[in-house]
Amino acid sequence: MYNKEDKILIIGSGGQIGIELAQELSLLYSSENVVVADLKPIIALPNNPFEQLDVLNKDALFAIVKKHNIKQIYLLAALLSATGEQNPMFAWKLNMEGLFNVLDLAKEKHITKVYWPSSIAVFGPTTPRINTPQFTVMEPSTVYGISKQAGERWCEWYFRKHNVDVRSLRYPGLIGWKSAPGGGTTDYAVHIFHEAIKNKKYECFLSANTALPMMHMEDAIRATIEIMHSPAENIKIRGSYNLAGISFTPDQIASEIRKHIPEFGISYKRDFRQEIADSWPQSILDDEAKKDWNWSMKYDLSSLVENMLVNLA
Ligand code: NAD
Ligand code: AKB
Repeated sequence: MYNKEDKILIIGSGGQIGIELAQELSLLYSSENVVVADLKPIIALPNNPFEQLDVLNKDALFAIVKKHNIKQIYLLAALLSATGEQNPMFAWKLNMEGLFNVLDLAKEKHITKVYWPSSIAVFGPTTPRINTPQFTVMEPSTVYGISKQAGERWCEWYFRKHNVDVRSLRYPGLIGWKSAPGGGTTDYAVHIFHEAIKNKKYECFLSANTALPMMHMEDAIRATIEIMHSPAENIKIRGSYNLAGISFTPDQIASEIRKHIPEFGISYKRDFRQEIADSWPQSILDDEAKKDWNWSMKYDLSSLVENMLVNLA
């Protein structure tokens, strides 16, 4: 269901998702066909062609697309929830203008397919917080969430008005061992593993009982590749699909880590990210993803914790 010769551009390849996505796409398309772009060179991806790019520079982006004859773009460059709240106007600019620059290239038929991730941050304090369905009240309270919700609407609009083949997932918090997270509210669920191994203790910036949806990075990358390789007619939602992941609290993940590191201790000192977490769902339903493109998740909490500890040790 794909053309192995397609040239792909990943913008924001040096980030938490970008490194792992580039590695997996390189297995499918070959490293030479997966061009990686970011503000700075990416040490972790030595075999992929690299382009230094600020996605806000539309001319530079267009030049890279022409130079490499790019067919598909995965747009990952963004400010996330925590850094977005600290720099709201820039978060809005980067998250929206970057998306327009890419969607316009697809509208003008320079590229054929776009992937752009959304987030559970599209939901807000008035959303039902348990088993949040695909279609529900959405009043995000962070700049990041507002930009993701607006981005979803624009993706759907470009599909409807200009037949742009854009696909998107609402990722939960992503947990992987290959790279560090970049300024989100769910970052604690990655830091906790590094600290558990190194210092046997962790001070968490969310409270013990803050439940959030999370997902192993391997599942998230597989979901991304699966939705991008599904037949276009199966993609019924051109805003963004819910992905459920696994829901757990800091207390629950700490208990699971203690099964492997019995002396591990966790303490709590909440900061501004608590308010963000409290505005997000505790658990999500992803029936549409299951129905439309056959999505199924692999990692539960216990296998996720074991996998992280084995790979980070
Ligand atoms: P990240 O912060 O780790 O990586 C983003 C990358 O984009 C960085 O390497 C950064 O240098 C690059 N970048 C920033 N500004 C740029 C610009 N102007 N031009 C080019 N590159 C630029 O983020 P991530 O966790 O990999 O997230 C990628 C995408 O996935 C974002 O859209 C994010 O909102 C979304 N997402 C991530 C998560 C998660 O848990 N990681 C969850 C939901 C959604
Ligand atoms: C964040 O916490 O900002 C991200 C996200 C869930 O979008 N990890």
